Amino acid sequence: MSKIAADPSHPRYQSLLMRHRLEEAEKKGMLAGSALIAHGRGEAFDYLLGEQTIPSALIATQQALALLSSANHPVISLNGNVVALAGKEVLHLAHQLKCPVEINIFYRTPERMEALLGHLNEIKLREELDVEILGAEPDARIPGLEGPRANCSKRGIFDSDVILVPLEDGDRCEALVAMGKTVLVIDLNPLSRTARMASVTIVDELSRVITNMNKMLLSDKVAQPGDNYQNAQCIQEALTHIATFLSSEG
Ligand code: PTJ
Repeated sequence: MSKIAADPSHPRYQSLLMRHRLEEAEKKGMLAGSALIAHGRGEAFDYLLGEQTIPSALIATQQALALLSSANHPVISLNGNVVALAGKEVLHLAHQLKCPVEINIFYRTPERMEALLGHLNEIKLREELDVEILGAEPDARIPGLEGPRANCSKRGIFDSDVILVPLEDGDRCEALVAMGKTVLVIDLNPLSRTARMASVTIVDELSRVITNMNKMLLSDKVAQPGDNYQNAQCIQEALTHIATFLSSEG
């Protein structure tokens, strides 16, 4: 890591750290060709949010965690960016929730699957975590999707009732909702189709969300899912936050 990125007191430390993690993942062959473009779009929205967890995102995070904690078959779906940016933190979350993770990538190749599985298994061993890592041998398909991106595990995504899918694409989010699942997404873009399709949309940066969830679990701050939770209102509050930021800059 460069000197600047290694210094936690640097004002851009978190952002540089995330970029560094992506660079390392790229070298290991874990990422899709468009991974850095997707990250750049996320960074632009994060800038507009003030690179912070806004109050409505925290409410959505609490609701998502409550739903995961009370689910019968929860699962966390992982793609290349998620494993690169927060692989360790996500495995700790799955360990605490006692749920499996499943690698389910949009641009699926055997080489990428091997690199991602290898990376996660290394973390799991090092951190001594008890987490089932699915995805190597898909034996089911998500109905309504074409090609390899529909492949999934019966015991994981296919049979899940509540699924956390950070950085999801709109089509797959829609297909998972159509399967009757409660779909929880993390997406910095409140205007994306994914954000609008999901049951719970956390408009926040992935690594901040997972860290918040782990802290809530460690401090026993997990409530029951709220009956009055309004996803559209959380999305609207993110848009209002961005609009206020832009008008104050103009
Ligand atoms: O590993 P694969 O093959 O599954 O591919 C993963 C990517 C992310 C490349 C693929 O799913 C893709 O192209 O995604 P999109 O359609 O560009 O959507 C990514 C969304 O995630 C965008 O709306 C970004 O704003 C958002 N995003 C990017 N980085 C972050 C983020 N949201 C939260 N935290 C981030 N760090």
